[in-house]
Amino acid sequence: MDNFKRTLVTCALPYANGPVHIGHLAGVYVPADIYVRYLRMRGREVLFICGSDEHGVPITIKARQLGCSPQDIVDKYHAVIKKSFEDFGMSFDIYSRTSSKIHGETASAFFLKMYNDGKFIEKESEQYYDTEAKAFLADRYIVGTCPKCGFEGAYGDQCEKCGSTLSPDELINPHSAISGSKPVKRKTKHWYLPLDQYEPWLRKWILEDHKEWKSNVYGQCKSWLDNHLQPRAVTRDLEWGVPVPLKGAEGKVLYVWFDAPIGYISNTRELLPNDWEKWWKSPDTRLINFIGKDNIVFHCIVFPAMLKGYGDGYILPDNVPANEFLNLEGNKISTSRNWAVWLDEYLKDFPGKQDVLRYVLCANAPETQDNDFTWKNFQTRNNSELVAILGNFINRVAVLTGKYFEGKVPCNLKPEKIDSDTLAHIPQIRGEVENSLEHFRFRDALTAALSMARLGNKYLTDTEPWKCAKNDMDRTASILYTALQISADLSIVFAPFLPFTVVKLDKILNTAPLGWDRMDGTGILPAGHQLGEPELLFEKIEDDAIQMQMDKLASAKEANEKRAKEEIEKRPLAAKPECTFEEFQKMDIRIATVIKAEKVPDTDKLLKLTIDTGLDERVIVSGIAGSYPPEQMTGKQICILANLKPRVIRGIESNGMILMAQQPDGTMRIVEPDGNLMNGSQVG
Ligand code: B3M
Ligand code: ZN
Repeated sequence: MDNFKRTLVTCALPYANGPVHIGHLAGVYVPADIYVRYLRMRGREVLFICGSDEHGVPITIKARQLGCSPQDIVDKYHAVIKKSFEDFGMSFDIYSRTSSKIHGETASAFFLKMYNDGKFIEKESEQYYDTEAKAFLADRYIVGTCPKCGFEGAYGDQCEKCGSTLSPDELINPHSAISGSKPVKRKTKHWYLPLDQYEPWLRKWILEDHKEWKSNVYGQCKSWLDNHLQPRAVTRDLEWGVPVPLKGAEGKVLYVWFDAPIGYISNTRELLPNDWEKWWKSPDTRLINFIGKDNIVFHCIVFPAMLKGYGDGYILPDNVPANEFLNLEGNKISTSRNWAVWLDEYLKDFPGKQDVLRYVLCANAPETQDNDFTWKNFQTRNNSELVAILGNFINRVAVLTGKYFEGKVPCNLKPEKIDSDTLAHIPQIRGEVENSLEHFRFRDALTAALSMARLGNKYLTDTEPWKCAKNDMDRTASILYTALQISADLSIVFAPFLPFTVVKLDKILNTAPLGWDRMDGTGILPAGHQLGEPELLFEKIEDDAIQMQMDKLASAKEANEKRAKEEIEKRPLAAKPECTFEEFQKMDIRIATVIKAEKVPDTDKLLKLTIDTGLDERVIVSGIAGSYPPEQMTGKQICILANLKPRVIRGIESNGMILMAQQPDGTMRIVEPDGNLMNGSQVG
């Protein structure tokens, strides 16, 4: 354990613009909750802080889309997210929100002190402005093509496809996410945190003093620092957010990534109005921020620079154990494409199985690289590990004790070496779990915990109490006495991981929650102790339940493909390669009039048109019958490419081509001249 007196653990504040999904749990919340539960069991003084991040452009965009206020959006999703976290046992000491009054005061005061201490650069610059929506376009209000990967849906602050952090000026073909219009540049004043001034200090604090940080975190910080830091705007031209507390700053708010981390402080103040400072301003406090990899720069560089700049004794994160991303069935989890397993929906499909998901997400956690969640693996881990190893061991011990000893812990009448040798493994496994948890290696910790259940199963296989019972009840008593001690150890070691299961296990063993230090390989349940009723800790998950989930994803995929197809159709065909003026001059485009129109026999799409080109009378065959019946074409003026090489179509020689425009729904529309022009006039 570390030498700090207390540990302050925070979790990234989820944006309150949608429900939370398995990626959130795996990346941030399950590891954090395991860690906090473990520290509490070790008797450490811990505070576990989280809350909804309720500002930022994504929320205002969603509000515009739904025609409601941002407050309506955050009120709805703050409640949804808070409930999901409760349902999955996230044992926060407080789960508050950044639209709270106390947060507004805290963030505002934080900004004002830094402003008064001259820690910001005040700068007027040109920003994109939507003249139709009459709004400056910050962050996600401006979209365009990512300069790094070419993704056409990149935002002004980040490209979701390649993860690059961007600025609006870097976007190719920027346009407003509000009106779709091409934005103009307008002057506006903002305040900047001069991160470049903190670079030398950050290099030492991170690269020298925190070499113990996870490689994915340390590596990302190093690359940010090696690319040198730039001043970063901490205010925005937006209506929704914490207003900038300065005269003349009407219509400006704190940048969401300036105010959100201060949410950790305001939540602590809300919880401990008179005692919060010992958690944030004492060197005896260890601050740990659990986040996802896309938040590393804000938690390892921006927020520490803010705390350093603010001064007043604020502590800095001692560790930031960021996880990578969890994918789903081989694809990136995506809210917009509904490619996710939503927590509220999971509980409807798998009621009471929160711990199965906690277990699988911990076992597959993307701790140092992205990892994949598959429903098959979910079923396998439940059936082959939770049911077959942990659940099976507990059930056999409880049932056998009920069968042979009326559900009471038997006396250890005839101990043998195998008993003590087996129990001697308990402290060693406990040490492995402790070491892994204290180094934020949750997968390893879980594997070690499960090895204790494997130990119990091996012990039963080696001692076969069901056979012993035929002729040696004293030996049977000792075997079950030993197995029950292992069962009690399991109720301790799994407590941080599977809180709901351990409540059931404590009921089976008829014990109150046991302290971590009881897991020392000595006896825990005394002879004569009355057990509770045996019950199955887990149940098998059948194929049909998994198939239902796969069907759900298949329909989400189908809907995505349909939407993507519609999107592509809506978008104009890609530009053709450049041509010279001389090449263009080869084309002889003329005005002509349709004299006669008739359907080509045995075809649905072809019309045979006799046209007057001003130069001659000729026939053109065109595939427009689907959009234009013959009677609609007679007398119509059209544009034609007159010098196209003749082609025979369905036995008819076609001399030229009508100029058409293909529409998103696939129909062809004629490009009609503006008014009655002279046949033969050249178009150029
Ligand atoms: N709201 C979560 C995210 O980027 C962001 C975290 C804030 S923690 C201060 O998805
Ligand atoms: Zn990109």
